[in-house]
Amino acid sequence: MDNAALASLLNEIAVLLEMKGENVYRVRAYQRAAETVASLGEPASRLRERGALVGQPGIGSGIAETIEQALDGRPIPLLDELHRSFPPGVVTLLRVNGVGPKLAARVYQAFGVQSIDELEAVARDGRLAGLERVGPKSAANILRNIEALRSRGSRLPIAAAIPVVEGIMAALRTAPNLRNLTPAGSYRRFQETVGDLDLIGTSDRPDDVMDLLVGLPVVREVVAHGKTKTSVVVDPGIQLDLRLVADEDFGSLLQHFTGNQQHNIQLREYAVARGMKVSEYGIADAGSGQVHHFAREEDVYAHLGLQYMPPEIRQGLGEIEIAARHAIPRLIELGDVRGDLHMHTTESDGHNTLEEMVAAARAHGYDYIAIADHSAGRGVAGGLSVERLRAQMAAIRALNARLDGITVLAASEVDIRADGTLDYPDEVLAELDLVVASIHSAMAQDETTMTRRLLAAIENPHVDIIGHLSARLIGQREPVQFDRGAVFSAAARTRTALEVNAHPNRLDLKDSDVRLAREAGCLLTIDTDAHSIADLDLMICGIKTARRGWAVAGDVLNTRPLAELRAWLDRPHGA
Ligand code: DGT
Ligand code: CA
Ligand code: CA
Ligand code: ZN
Repeated sequence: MDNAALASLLNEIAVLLEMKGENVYRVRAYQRAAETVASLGEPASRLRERGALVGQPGIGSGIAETIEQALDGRPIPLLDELHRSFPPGVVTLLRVNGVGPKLAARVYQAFGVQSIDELEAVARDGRLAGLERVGPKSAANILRNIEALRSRGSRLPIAAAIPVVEGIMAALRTAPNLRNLTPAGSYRRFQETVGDLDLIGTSDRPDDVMDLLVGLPVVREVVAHGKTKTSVVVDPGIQLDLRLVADEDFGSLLQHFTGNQQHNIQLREYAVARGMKVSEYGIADAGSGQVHHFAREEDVYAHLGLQYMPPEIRQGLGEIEIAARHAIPRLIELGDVRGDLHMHTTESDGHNTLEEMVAAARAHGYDYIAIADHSAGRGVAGGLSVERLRAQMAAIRALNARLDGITVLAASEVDIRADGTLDYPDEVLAELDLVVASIHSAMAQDETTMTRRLLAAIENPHVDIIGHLSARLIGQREPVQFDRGAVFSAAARTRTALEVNAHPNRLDLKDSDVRLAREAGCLLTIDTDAHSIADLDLMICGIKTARRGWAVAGDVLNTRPLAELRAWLDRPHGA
């Protein structure tokens, strides 16, 4: 049993203990042990051989014994006993957003529900809504979240794909004879979900590279093992295709396997009309049959007389015609960003202090950041009371006086309540340098109610940015429903910026909304919503999403120098 499987077993025990109503310290102990095991630098079995299991953070003699039983494949009495109270199927209910261990336990005890299908049935027939402390609103939410889980189907959210691809690329790069290793397909285009993963590269010893791939620990199954193409299924259950060619053909291969399919079809039609035939092997002259080979992708497009198109915009949505006119704009790049306007600290639900977040932002070369912790209504996220907010503002201003080269804006991520009012009174909002307003509750409202709610926030003259507008979580929670025309035109008129939340679970605004918002004349921000210093690295995900919506640096507030940002913050809001 590997560390990942062991960690998920310990997590399952923690969940089952919580279902049973065991005390929180015991639950927390198993959760901590799971975190420890997941982050061990070596297999737990090796640690055990050295007698070093006990003493690892969170691992006492009791948990060590459970781990040893699991490593030996012996029965685990604690787990068996827990399964007598809650059969294994009950834990699967937790895959539905909004269902925690307590609720899963109650629906099992009340109705015998042991699967997501059965949960859906009691949500539909009204029994779930009738359960004490649930009610029709939560039941409707849970139903929406079940639907979201279903519609995710077999596609993997990009957030889950990133560590998989990065891990495999790092492992493959140890092959001495591999060059040009690059992701292609939907991953390279940065689509929000991926059907499978495509990697390409060049090598004169492809066998060695393919052998290395099929031997990696993440590989569950080998589908095809060839010299030019190998397909494997990797954890967490997604297919990965690796293709290898000679250096001289790399450009054509990369172009072909980046897609998307619509883009490729349109490109071929464009070429055929000009007497050329494009394939993954090169471009042939229809007349002479002579084939041109391309080591660089740029040269594939140049040979066709087309401007280079960044992978993010290869969607078959008119980009080829614009490239033919050489009118593709310079899209926003990571280096254009001068600051991050949505960051959390330990004051609410962040994992790092104000000082740590500032130091990390400085290391990223930012000129400014905005600290936007949650407002009071977000009780579970440690939202700040007015008193605590004022204390934080004072702390930020004191810190600024000591800081050189970076400016910290005192901000808040204020909740947009169900009725469209904000979680702090206007006179408090007026004290802040910047206000981000976001939806975190009552997401099942109908389109009319939700539109009115968003418009109320947008019309508030203190609101500068609407955070993660649709509130979706990719593959977990459906977006809220709202009238895009009304919301985008109000944001443009009131000069309220719309966030492209860079967190790969959110990517919100999504690509198509970036495009609509820009066309409506809206200003954007691209922010990480960082809850830790590591999260600052997620900015690139927001950049790629904005690029998919054709955003240029001028569309994005946080590319502006500090003085211009300040001037914008003092702007008059439209009538
Ligand atoms: P996915 O995997 O569903 O997230 O989406 P992609 O775009 O990664 O699709 P995939 O993996 O089937 O193929 C990668 C690229 O290869 C695709 O974007 C375009 C190219 N390609 C694959 N099959 C065809 C095809 O039948 N015709 C054309 N023109 N291109 C294809
Ligand atoms: Ca693919
Ligand atoms: Ca593929
Ligand atoms: Zn938020």
